Amino acid sequence: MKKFLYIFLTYFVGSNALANQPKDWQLGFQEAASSTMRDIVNFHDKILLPIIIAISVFVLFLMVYACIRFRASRNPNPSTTTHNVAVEVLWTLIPCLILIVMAVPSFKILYKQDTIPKADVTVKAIGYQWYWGYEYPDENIIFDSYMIEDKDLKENQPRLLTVDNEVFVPVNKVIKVMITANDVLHAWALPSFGVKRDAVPGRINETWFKAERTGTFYGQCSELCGIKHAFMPITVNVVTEEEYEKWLEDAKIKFAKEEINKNKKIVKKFN
Ligand SMILES: [Cu+2]
Repeated sequence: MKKFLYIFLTYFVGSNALANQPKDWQLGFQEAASSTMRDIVNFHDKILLPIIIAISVFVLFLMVYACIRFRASRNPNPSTTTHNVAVEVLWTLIPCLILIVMAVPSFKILYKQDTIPKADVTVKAIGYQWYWGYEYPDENIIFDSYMIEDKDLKENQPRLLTVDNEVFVPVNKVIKVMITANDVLHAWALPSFGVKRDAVPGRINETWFKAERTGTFYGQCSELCGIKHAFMPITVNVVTEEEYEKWLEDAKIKFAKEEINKNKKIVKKFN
């Protein structure tokens, strides 16, 4: 039994180690890559999960106990009691207290997510039907990021998560993300960073993350936005400072804002 439990646990816990993308049969969160996500995972594992399990076990016990103890054959004359002040006060107060206990760390994390430290890099993510557009306002970079179709995937590229133009950010730097949408509601979400913000047309939502390790991280649009909602993934490459500078150099040429806007105007003229 112990052995089985061990295999079961290592399968679900061990196989997720350092995963930056969802895994088959995954249970629980992706491995945290930012302090915010670590807080969220701790909050879930150490506070929420024990409370939920305790409540479920307690309710199950009450139900089983009532079914056996007060079954018709053992308890032929049921009690006609309808009120019990003490019990009613308790079952109102105790859940309130549990909620307060949960609210304190929860608000702490929300507040941390909402207070953006001084940003090293600012990225603007714009949701479109159905792809993400990105801008680096300080660098004059603008590009679109489309999902790669199954038939075009290369080896080790995850299905439905790989895009043509990835976002690049440096490791251990504060990345501020400004999120908006152009048509309908979308949401920019990256589980490993504990980031999820609605992309609302005509409004800018802000959030931030500080990636603690390099790698390719995957997320998806997380607000049902239409028929291809499932096909607008988010890919973020966290790289070293030097690699980021190098990417920036290339991107400034490849994705230069003025050039792209100029080309758009030319296309418009000819249409
Ligand atoms: Cu969307």
